[in-house]
Amino acid sequence: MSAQPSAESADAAHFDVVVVGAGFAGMYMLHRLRGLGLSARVYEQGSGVGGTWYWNRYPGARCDVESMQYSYSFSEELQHEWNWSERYAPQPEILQYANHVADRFGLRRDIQFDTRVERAAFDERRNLWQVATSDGKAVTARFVVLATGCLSNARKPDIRGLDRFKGPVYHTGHWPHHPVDFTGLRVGVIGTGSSGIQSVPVIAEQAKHVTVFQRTAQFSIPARNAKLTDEERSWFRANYPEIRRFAREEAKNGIYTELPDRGALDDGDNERRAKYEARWQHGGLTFMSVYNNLALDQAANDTAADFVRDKIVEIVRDPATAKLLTPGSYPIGTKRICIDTDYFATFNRPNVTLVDIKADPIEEVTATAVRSGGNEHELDALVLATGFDAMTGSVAKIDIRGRDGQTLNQKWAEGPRTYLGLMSAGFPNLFVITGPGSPSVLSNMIVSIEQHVDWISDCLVYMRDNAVAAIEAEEDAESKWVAHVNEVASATLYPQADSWYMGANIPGKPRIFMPYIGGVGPYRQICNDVAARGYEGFAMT
Ligand code: N01
Repeated sequence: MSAQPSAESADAAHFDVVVVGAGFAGMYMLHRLRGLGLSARVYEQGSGVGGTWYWNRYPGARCDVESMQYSYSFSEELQHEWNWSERYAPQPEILQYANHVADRFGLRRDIQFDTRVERAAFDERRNLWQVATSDGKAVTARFVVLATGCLSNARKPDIRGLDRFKGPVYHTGHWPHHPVDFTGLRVGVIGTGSSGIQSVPVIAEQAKHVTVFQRTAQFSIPARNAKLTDEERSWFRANYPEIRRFAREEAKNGIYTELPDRGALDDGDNERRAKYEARWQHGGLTFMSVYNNLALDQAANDTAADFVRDKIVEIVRDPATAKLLTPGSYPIGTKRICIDTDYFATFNRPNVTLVDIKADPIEEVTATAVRSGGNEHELDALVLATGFDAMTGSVAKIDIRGRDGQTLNQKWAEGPRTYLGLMSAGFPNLFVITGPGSPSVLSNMIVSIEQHVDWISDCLVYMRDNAVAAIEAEEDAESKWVAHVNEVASATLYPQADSWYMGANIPGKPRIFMPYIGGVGPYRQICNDVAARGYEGFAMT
């Protein structure tokens, strides 16, 4: 492996590693590769770094993991010099942080922006990946790392007539780079997941009227966002060693928080309610960590779900609207829980209407309206908060061919198959960062990204030191891992929900729980043990 790109032929550059994507995963991967003296080229379809934070610029977009924890830990200097302004950083600030990291570590010179990787084919004879990009060029690389993100393939719904709508149509995951002004406009928002729930209150403050089209009511917990004080930042900095260690090793989801020591039914009604109330007042994702069995036991889950349902009824003044906003068809937390600022209270505004498209599905979009249940909802602008083809969608867009010309899409036709979420048998020297079969979206993404990047980096060093040309997941190890991922998921309530975790939001997508729910600590230990045993379950040649 070389330190500099070398010309394999006159027209094809060669790199040790091609990385796809310059979000948080791709940026850190590049930084580590540089540190190892490897040559790398990152391809990024956007015009800048930041991945999800580059694309999702919708009003109200912010992270639902607290900013002091949703940040890289790999550089002591970085984590001490950057000042987060709020408990939950808004999208522009996270993007600024990504740009700061790119500048600080001089990453841009190895990133080619505005370029998609279209094809990657493994040349078995030479143990090389041939990579073709949207600029019509081709390069070769020993390794390809997919840092394509779990929620990066925005999904436009198949609604009849959508293309006929005369006004602007925005997808939250592809928001324009210029400010969008909704002043005086009648705006329709389709979708009430995290993106819809964050954007509706902000759009409602500006627009003349907002019509929210809801298919499934969502559980949402108040964020209680606030400015961070110097004292709070100092506390985090002083305690970072323990906070980061805990997030990596002990927390199930990569977030430093108090761990529950009992189940919901171990407390009496009053005590339980007081605990939920305290977490509701505290705000944020830790609501689901009040008890240790909320994801496992229906009766325990019901207590948390009922608490939130009661809150919705308390907040929303119109009983019919409150009833519609009250989720009932799935256990709380089994669709990704939302974190909001004034979402439910927004329905008390005179300029906000809720339309139940479960009862009255959208029939079509006309030039000026959305029609459902025979009613025409006249609109000037439309916001699609309809989510993503999650976890596999961005990988599937690339034509990836492994051994014997098999495509990854063929191999994953019945659902993604990976060993540890890191590699797929038949695709040597191809790594996925936070791939399906790893904790990924069930965790603080940056914790999981850093773990994968470090594991891959160590693996590359091992290969260099041991003169190994290719690494590949073994079929048997992969099958066992896939079975384990499914087994752990089926012991929980998660498979009950029609969620994007299950691929249920994409018509025709196999219904499989894609992330690994065993927790980031145990998962890290498994990955470390595999490496310590000479990369057990991987064939090295
Ligand atoms: O997407 P979603 P999202 N007709 O898939 C509805 C992360 N994230 O962009 O539930 C009508 O959750 C769909 O209805 P249903 C976070 O992990 C994080 O909001 O399928 N409606 C649903 O209401 C999150 O979970 C942050 O019945 C249609 C909505 O659209 C993930 O990204 C912020 C429809 C889609 O919800 C995805 O969130 C934002 C159709 N054809 C996102 N198709 C933070 O960090 C879909 N829907 C805070």
